Amino acid sequence: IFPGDAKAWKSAIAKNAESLKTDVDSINAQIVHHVETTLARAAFNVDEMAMYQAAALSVRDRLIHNWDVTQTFHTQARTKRVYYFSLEYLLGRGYDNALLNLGVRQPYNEGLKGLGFNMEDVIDVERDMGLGNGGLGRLAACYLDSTSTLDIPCWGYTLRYSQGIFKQIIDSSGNQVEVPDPWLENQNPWEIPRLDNAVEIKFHGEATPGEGGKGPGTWTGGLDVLAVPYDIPVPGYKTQTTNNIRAWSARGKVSFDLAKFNAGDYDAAVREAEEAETITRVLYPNENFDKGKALRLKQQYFWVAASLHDICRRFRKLRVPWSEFPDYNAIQLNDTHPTLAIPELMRILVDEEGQPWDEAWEIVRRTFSYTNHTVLSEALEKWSVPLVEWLLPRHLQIIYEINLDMLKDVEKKWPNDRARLARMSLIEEGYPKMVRMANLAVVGSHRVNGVAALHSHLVQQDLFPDFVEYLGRDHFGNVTNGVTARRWLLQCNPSLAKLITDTLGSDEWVVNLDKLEGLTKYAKDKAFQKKWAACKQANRERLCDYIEATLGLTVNRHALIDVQVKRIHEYKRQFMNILGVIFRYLQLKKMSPADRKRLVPRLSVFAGKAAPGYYIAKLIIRLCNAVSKTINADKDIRESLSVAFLPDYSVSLAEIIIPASDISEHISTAGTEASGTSNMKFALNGGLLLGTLDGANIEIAEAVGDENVFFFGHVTPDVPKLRRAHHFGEVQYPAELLEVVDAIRSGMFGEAGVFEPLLGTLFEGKDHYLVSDDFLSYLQAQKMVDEAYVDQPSWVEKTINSTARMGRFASDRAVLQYAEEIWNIEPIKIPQDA
Ligand code: C3B
Repeated sequence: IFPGDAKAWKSAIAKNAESLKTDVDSINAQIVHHVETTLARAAFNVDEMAMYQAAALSVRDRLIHNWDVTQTFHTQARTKRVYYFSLEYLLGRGYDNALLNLGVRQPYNEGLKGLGFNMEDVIDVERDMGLGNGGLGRLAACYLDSTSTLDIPCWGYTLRYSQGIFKQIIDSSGNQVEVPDPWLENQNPWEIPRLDNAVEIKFHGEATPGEGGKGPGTWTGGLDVLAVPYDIPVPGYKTQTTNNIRAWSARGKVSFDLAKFNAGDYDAAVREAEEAETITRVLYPNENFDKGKALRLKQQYFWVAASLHDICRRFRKLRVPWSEFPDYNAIQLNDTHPTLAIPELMRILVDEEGQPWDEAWEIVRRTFSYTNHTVLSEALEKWSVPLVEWLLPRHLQIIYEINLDMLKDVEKKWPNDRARLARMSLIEEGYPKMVRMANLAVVGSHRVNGVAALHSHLVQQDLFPDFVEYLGRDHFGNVTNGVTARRWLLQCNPSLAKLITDTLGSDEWVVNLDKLEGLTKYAKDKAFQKKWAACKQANRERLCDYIEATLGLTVNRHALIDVQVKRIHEYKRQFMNILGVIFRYLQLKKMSPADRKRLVPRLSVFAGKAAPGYYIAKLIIRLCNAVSKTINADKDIRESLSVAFLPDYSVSLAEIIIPASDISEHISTAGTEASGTSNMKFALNGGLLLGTLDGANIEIAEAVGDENVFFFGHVTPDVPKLRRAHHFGEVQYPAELLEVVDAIRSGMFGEAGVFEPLLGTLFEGKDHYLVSDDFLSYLQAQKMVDEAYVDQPSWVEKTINSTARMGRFASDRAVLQYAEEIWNIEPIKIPQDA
């Protein structure tokens, strides 16, 4: 295996491994090595950023070592691998997480201290890897953490956007302003460029279908672009398994055209390269919304084509028949974004590998499975047929052929049912015709799942009822989302994590979250309650410090912290929350100072980004800021109520906010939020939920007990008739809501006219998300929160019980369920001597 002298290699490898020892002295030597050589700095010249970089590079050395061992072992053992195709990975920071997962946080802490640095400050200079918008991307990050921790061989595939999610700034009028995300400005230690593994990806050109539609076709001419892989190691918790996220970056095939340069056309000399690089220049900043832009389709194809190229290259080395492809590879489609992988694998199998069409189709269906993440119609992807034809002519032919087969089959089962054919077709009739990506994902997979029980039910009942009939119930299922306890408890809430470990006598809960159940025993224990509440208070102080530092706002440090942090979207109803805040303010203004004092003080915290083109969402942000300005400036009210809109919500900001929350709001219109995952993080960290009967809220309540969740609002089956009532103008607006609307219109929160378009969404049949229908019940739920909070022992008991019963919302549970029910893959531990 070794070139040259095996003994020389082995001794060098052993020596090198020694340099990764984990005692404090060795760690410091590794850090200083990077300070001196990689960064080329002297000790006097090391600031926090340099210390972070050097320390992170030393961690990276460990990760790469484990990565090598893992990948070599999996390859030699010829294990099956899961490929998680996700256009977004919202990883956040890597340093602290890697230290914890590698089990070296303690010695690093000490080491840094000796070198004159404070761990928290060093952690704080790291920039988030923001290659995602929200829930979908963060879920992918949690799942990769779980696959490594569970020793499941897995690779994520994604794009390496030069610009991740934009940085949000709030201007002096309270508006969101977007500025570019500079995540790559100071070199990213968590990625390994693989410049020698670049792949050529083709667009445009001419295609001819194969004989009879099903024979091998051709695709020639067109434009080639290079896909360059960057690998991001994903360490498991206290295991050597280190899975990989491979992120593709686009390059021109020729970076510089010398002929054009010589001819004096300097722009043209670099144009082609620049155009190619545009493909991965920026993450589309929309969540739950499909804009149908050509560049997005280019991104999608570029990504899945490069990834499949990689997977097939690896498969060919096994030298087994293509029919065994699904025995070695499972590909999970995270939403419809990677659906082009279905026709692309067909193209590889039929056109390049000469596999018969029907056998290829069988291979494809056994390989892919599809997770749906939304039932919102504006988020369901459709691509115009002319666009697909222009960019990917051969793929359109393949899609047509798949469609023809399916429709013939449906016609056989349900003769003369034209309406059914029209509904199920992969092509939607119209001008232009559109390719329905979800339908393609459903027929090209062996399993389709939603992400919470209610959502999976709606996926079957509302989105794909025809396909349930056609493909059978077993084609569809549910895997409720989960979150990793490594980041979302151990890392973000160290004091609570320590209390839990001390109380349970072991940290096994970190990898087996059901163990938290052991805490219920202590839920009523006064001494334990006191320690539990002290953790919350410490986290509260940390958030208040942050608010003071970023907003210059001093808040009551004993106020109940009420949080809503997530993407700003009408269906998530931040609007209702801020209307409720205004209502509270109006009430407080009417009270005597003594009465005010008796009420539980509140701090309302908002954070979240709006898509740059989403006008109403941006107005919601503006309203939150306008309201906070008025309320925070009101001296009479200050002790009882304050409002903070924290700019630039991110994973690392969530890590500060979530542990501090007493109440968090998950108040989407019933039937609109597929699952939600922050609800799980809040409950895990000893916060109670205020929510609608939507998404995973329902299952969380089942787990933690109805008495520990504040529910309100209409249920999913009510929604259609309520919407109809709005349509026909048969709605009674509650006086409380009208009072709040009047207050806004009076100019109490600045220029009233500005908010008219937002207020307009409540009236004249436009209240699609039923804010007016749920508002009273929302206020009542808020009142119940106030009342419950007064009885502190009972409140703390609720929060302990809710944390204790959150075990089933571990991403470990979810990933194991995928592994068993969908991927058909077993964990495989890396042997000590590997
Ligand atoms: C989100 C959904 O909106 C959430 O309810 C869900 O918890 C997560 O996905 C994870 O399943 N989602 C998203 O962030 N982006 C989309 N394009 C679609 C759904």
